[in-house]
Amino acid sequence: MPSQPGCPELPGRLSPGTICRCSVRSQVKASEPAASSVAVVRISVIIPTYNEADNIVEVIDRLRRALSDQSHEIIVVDDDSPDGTWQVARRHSEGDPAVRVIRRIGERGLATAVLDGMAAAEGDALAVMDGDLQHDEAALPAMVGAVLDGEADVCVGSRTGESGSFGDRSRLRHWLTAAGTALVERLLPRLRRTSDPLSGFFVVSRGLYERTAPRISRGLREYKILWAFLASRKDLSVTEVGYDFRPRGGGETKLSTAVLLDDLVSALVLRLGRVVSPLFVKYCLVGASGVAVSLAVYGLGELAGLPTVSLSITPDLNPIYISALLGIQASIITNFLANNFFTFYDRRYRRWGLLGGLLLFQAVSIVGVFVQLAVFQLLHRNGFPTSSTNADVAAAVNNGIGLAVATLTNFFLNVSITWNRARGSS
Ligand SMILES: Nc1nc2c(ncn2[C@@H]2O[C@H](COP(=O)(O)OP(=O)(O)O)[C@@H](O)[C@H]2O)c(=O)[nH]1
Ligand SMILES: [Mg+2]
Repeated sequence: MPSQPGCPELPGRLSPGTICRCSVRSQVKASEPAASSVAVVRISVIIPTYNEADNIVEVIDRLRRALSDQSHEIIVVDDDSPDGTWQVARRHSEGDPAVRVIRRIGERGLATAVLDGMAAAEGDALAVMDGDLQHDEAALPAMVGAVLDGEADVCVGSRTGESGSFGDRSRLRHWLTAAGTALVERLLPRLRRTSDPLSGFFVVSRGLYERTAPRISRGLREYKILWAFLASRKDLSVTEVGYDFRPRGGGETKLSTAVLLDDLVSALVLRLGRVVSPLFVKYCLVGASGVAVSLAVYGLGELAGLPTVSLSITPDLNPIYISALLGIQASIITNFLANNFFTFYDRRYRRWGLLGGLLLFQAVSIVGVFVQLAVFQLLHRNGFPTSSTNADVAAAVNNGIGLAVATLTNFFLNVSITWNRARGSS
């Protein structure tokens, strides 16, 4: 992005189309007139928003009051909300250089919005807070203080720790949060560093941000960005401040099944030490679901007594079970749909385009079947692993290797052909 007149080049990556209102370096002490201020920004509060027009003004005003005796800036990162949140925020903050509004066009995602806000921030302490009034700004000075004093690298606003509460949330939601916390802590034990890893309210030090940011994957649209920091290092100091979680102001939550799935995948990816791309983890999860579909359809077909056929292509394939073929075909269709709406959501096919996508996916899947068979035959004919290995064990090992090679081949072909990024349909 070319830098705008009077706008310092933003550090880090911003998407094309990002529009940044940054004609004035927002280095002001809130209580002083902007023109005379040369104070260095100590605190940056990043507020990711999507359809928060009903709440954003109140959130900004409360923050300005809560931090009025400290130098701070507020960065609203809005994904071009249909309700015009970015316009409401800009209009309200006209002439207030401590507030910046980043409007991202053509991009969605809570995690990447927070990352873009952090990249544009100038403070020594980087705070993240929802734009829906659920987080208590009164807890922020203590949270920020812990980081600025060097007491901690991360300070989490906790609803479950000492003096925190879930407010009057229903018992069911409370229970679901507890179950979700237990699950993600199993997947990623480093999250136990706080009592409330599902919190979206936290502060990190600039030092930790700069060390961690280059390794944070942008491959997932939605997940708890806090986890990337909590999982980043062995020797991290984490502290927390309790607060009472409030009900949402106006508008609706964006929490959805897709967000929860991205959370789970991100916990897995962070656990695997980023050796694997988030896309590949998602792809493998879909593949595993396809195996279940395939086995279920095969079982039903066998129960229904479907026949076998013999083809004269190669005797190795005979006899062919019709129920197995149906199982494979069913899993190709369910895998296509799951990959389209989960793995490759941001490049997904829509409406009639789905048919073209399915055809490409089908072709790639057939290539995969041949790759798997070819690798299996190659290993088997050469007596791999050893000629004395039990035949069943050898077959299982060779099938496993064949499946692994075919999965990698298919993944590569699907990324570069079926869901080629250039298609970028969202
Ligand atoms: N920029 C941006 N903000 C988002 C997106 N999704 C959610 N948010 C914001 O992130 C914050 C937390 O989302 P919310 O829907 O309240 O999730 P909940 O607190 O888990 O119910 C809110 O301020 C949302 O407006 C997104 O795709 N892009
Ligand atoms: Mg919220």
